This record gives sequence, C-alpha cells and structure tokens, in this order.
Amino acid sequence: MAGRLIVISNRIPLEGPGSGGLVVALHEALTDRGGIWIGAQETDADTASEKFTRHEAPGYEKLTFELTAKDQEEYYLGFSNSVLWPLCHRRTDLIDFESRYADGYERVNRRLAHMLAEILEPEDRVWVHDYHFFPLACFLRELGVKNRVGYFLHIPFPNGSDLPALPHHETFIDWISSYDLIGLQTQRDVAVCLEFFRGHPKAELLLDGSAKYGSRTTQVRSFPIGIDVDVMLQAADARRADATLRLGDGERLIIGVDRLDYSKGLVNRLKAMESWLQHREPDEPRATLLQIAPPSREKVLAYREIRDEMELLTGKINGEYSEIDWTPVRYIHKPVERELLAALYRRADVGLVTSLADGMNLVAKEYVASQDPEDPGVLVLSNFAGAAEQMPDALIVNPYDVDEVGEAISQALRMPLDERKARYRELMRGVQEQDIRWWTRAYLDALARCPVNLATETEG
Ligand code: GDG
Repeated sequence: MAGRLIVISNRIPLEGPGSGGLVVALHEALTDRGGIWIGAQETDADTASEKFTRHEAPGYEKLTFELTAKDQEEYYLGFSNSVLWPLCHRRTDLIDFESRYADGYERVNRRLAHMLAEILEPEDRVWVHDYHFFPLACFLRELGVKNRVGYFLHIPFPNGSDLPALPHHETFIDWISSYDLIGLQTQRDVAVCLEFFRGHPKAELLLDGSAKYGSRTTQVRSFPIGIDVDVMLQAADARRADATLRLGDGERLIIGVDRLDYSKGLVNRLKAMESWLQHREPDEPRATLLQIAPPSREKVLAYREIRDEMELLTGKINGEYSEIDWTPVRYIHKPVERELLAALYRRADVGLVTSLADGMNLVAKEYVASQDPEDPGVLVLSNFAGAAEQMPDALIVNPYDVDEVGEAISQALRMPLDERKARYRELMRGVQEQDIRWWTRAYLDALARCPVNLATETEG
C-alpha cells in the first residue's frame, strides 16, 4: 500500500531497537514497511518545542515530541494514569482528578495533533497506541486531516456506566469516533465498546459490526496482542534459574510477574497463597511464590499505597508460615533482567496471574512460551485478564475468590504430567499462532481494508 506508516506511542525506545514484545513488533513493522515512529521525550525546558526532534534509526525515522515537567505531571501522571487508567480498569474509586490534568491532556494532544498535521502526506496511515491519545484523531480531524487513522487500546475499554466519571465525558464519543478503526484486545472489549455506541442517542450500529456517529463510520474489532515466542524459548534455561534461586530439596516454585499495579490483583494473589498455605495437606510439597513486581508510577498515590500493602502482607504471611529452611513468599520489588525472567518462568511449576482487570496480560503468554514441552508447568489465569478469552486450557479462576485461587494452586501442583502436557500443547498452539507478528499484520491489514470514511473520501 502506498504512503508511510506512522506509529504514535507514548513510550519510544531511543537507543537501539529496544526490547519487550510491543516495542520489538513496532520496530519490525516499521523496518519492513518504512515510516515514522513518534513518541514522547521529557525536557527540562519550561516550554515544549512545537517541532519534532529527529533521532537516528536505520530503515525508518524516529521523532519525539517534548513533555515539560508540567506536561508530565498533568498529561501523563495526572489525566492518563490517575484518571483514565483507573477508569478503564473499573476502579472509579481511585480516580484522582484535577481540572489542570484535563487541561494538560488536551494541551499535549492538541500540540501533537498540530505537529503531526504539519508532516502528514495524503497517503500516510497513522496508528495511534493507547489511552494517552484518546482524542488525537479528533484533534487531527479538526485540523482537516483526512488520512486513515487507526487506534489500538492496550487496556480494557471503559464501561459505559463508568464513563460519566470522566470529566467532560460527552466529548468521549467525538474522540473515539474520529478513528477509522478501533482495535481492542478481546471480544468482550468489542462488546463493551459497541454497547457504548449503542447507548448513545446519535450513534447507530451497522450490520458489519461498525458504529456510525455523525458522518463517520468506525470499525471496532479485536486483535489480541501476542508475544515474540522465539525470544522466550531461546532464553528459557531452567539451570540458570536453579543456580540463582537455591530452592530447598523438592521445593516447588510458583511465579508471578507484574508491574506493581493495583489492577494486577497482587494483594489477592498473596491472600490466595495464604489460603493455600492454610489448607495445605501434610503430603503436599512445599512451594514458594516468587513475586517479581518492579516499581511503577510511584508518584501516583494509589501506587504507593499498594506497595505498603504488599510489604505488610508479605511480612505477615512469612511471619506465620516460614520455616528455618523455607520462606513461602519471596517478593522482589525491582526489575529482573529479561533472560533471567525467562529462565525463572521455565523453572516455575505454576504461573500465577490474578489480575482484577487487564487488557491482555503478556506474562500469561510468556509463561507458556517458556515451558519445557516434556515437563510443562501449569498456568493459573484470572478470568478478568484479556488472555483468558484465548487460553481456556489454563486453570481459569475468579481472583476475587482467594480460596478458589488457593485450590487452583493446589490442583496445579498436583496435576499429572499427561494433563499438564495436554493443556500446554493447546495453550502453546494459540500463543504461537497468534504471536506478535500476527498481531501487527492483522491490525495493519484491517486498517488498510477499512471502508473509506466520508471525511476521507478524497483519498480514494
Ligand atoms: C499493558 C496492558 C497488555 C514485568 N516485570 C519485568 C518485566 N516485565 C514485562 C513482562 C511483560 C510486560 O513487562 C508486562 O506486560 P503485561 O501485559 O503483563 O502488562 P502491562 O505492562 O500492564 O501492559 C496489558 C499490554 O499492555 C500489551 O498490550 O497485555 O494488559 O496492561 O512483557 O515480561 N520484564 C523484565 N523484568 C521485569 O522485572 N525484563
């Protein structure tokens, strides 16, 4: 297809191709197709430049727009992470709103729209990522931009009934209907999004599953994000994990890996572990939960609170159940290097994901991809993670019911090899079929095939 691919994401790797599934996928998509990757960069200046900064990258261009300390506070920590993140993760009680946050969010998105409009050529396709940029297409349309603009939301689509908690929520429909294609992680998200359109007096659902609002038609489809399977497989070396872990004889390992975020259900996870310890039969082996939870968004109060809660609960459980030669919970509040992470996944008998709300959850897929096919571990997966839709062969649990999760841990630890293998084969097939390259291709093909909007009819 003619025209450049222009990708917008808040985070952009500036040194080298970067690591992590999404970053690698976008890098590959741009290397294959050429184009521009645009992301944010902090500046010490009081005023952000109105021009992009160009960075060296082989095969495509990397451009950054500046965020001042005020932008960072209002657009990023404020509106994006203290309003939109809790809203989309069904935690309206944690919304911490100040008018200046909404101002900052609009200011940064409008500035970016102006800068982008300056460089767009008629055939370019724009692919916008995530909740930091809900209004970007709307602001581009106001400037007369007629290009195809697609959106992918990595986190759950907000419930219609929660949306009124969003200040100026009436404009939300203008924001999202300005995109030609809205990509979501799951069918469940698609249903929530279409329901939102259906509930609006001026919107209409069309038979092909798209939504019409005013003169614009927006396709809404799910594209479950995947991982780079080979990278996980190559790194997964259980010997490396054993050397680092030093577990006791016969001691089993349960692993959890998450940014320290309230949406990941970490407190429930510790309580589930407590429940397992409490009900553990005398013949059941010892197991240790290795919880890796690197710090995240610590300037936001809700994140500092969850950290305190984790420390308290870990101390309580270990205080009650530790033995001289066994500490049931190992809580690591720092990032672990990627190769070691893959090795730990492989060594772990159980992968434990207990999110209370989660767009997809890549850890579930990474855990499966890292297993030894001859002796695979068992994935225990929250029904509230997007991944549950694609991974019915995991032990699917309700993370709010900590006793149920505790029982699932016990079931996973006792599961016979044949059943583990059978479940693993099905899970791995899905993880391999719909990997990160499949995801990029599927989305970009759909964007290319999107019916041309009235507002973009001059393109055709
Ligand atoms: C958002 C959505 C959606 C974690 N700790 C370490 C580490 N990680 C890596 C994991 C995984 C990634 O971070 C986390 O991905 P998730 O998908 O679990 O969660 P979010 O960061 O919340 O991502 C989510 C995703 O976007 C993609 O669309 O799935 O639902 O919330 O790759 O391995 N990596 C290393 N050390 C760590 O300590 N190296």
